Amino acid sequence: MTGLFITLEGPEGAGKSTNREYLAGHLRAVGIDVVLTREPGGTPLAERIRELLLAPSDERMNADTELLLVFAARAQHLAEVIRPALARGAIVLCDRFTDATYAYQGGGRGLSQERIATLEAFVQGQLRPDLTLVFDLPVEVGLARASARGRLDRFEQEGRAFFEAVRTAYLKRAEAHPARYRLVDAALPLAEVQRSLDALLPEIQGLYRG
Ligand code: T5A
Repeated sequence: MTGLFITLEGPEGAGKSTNREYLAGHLRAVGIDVVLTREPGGTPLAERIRELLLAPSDERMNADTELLLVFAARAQHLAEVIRPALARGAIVLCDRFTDATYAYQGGGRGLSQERIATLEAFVQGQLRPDLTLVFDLPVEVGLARASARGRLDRFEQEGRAFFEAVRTAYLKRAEAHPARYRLVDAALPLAEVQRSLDALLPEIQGLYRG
């Protein structure tokens, strides 16, 4: 039995967490086993790595260190949560995955795609998401939503150019592989965003049955 691996991606404050809950509610209502998780994190050890990644610090984190920590957390998350859930036939709804690495460490930090692809193959083998929803919105809208919550994490303290590069990287990936990605206009009011997700639910259920 194999489940379905769906990832939610996009810049800061795009509404991924809010809409992950929304999708889970609808899928559970029709009796589907849904696992909600996130990256970096998703297991106690991976959540400790998340704390290292997000905590502002006086010591600048080297970009390679950041990349390796992201994949270290991912290896744990895959082994403990994602692969077992898929093996028992669940739908896994994961808030960020390796597309975030291509967007933040690749686009934002400027690390090479090849280096990321090497680690992706090492940590994931053949496993890739079946479907990726990219919540897209202008950088300033997302940052305003994120900063309304209070203290900014280490990534949220980056400048506007960093987040523009992140957004561009996501859009390029979605454009290059249209079969796997669905773009969601996340700047719309929440009710309208959720109407566009309603339209995706039959496709998700179809992929799950398929
Ligand atoms: N990272 C992660 C990497 O660098 N590399 C990697 O490989 C990975 C996996 C993780 C950080 O780690 C980095 C990227 C990130 O910087 P995070 O907590 O997952 O951090 O990411 P954030 O984007 O910071 O999470 P946020 O919680 O800010 O964003 P969400 O989940 O997209 O947004 P959400 O749902 O919490 O909503 C934010 C606010 O906006 C409101 C919500 O109510 C909430 O208050 N909102 C809306 N308001 C108006 N209209 C709408 N349509 C709205 N949708 C939501």
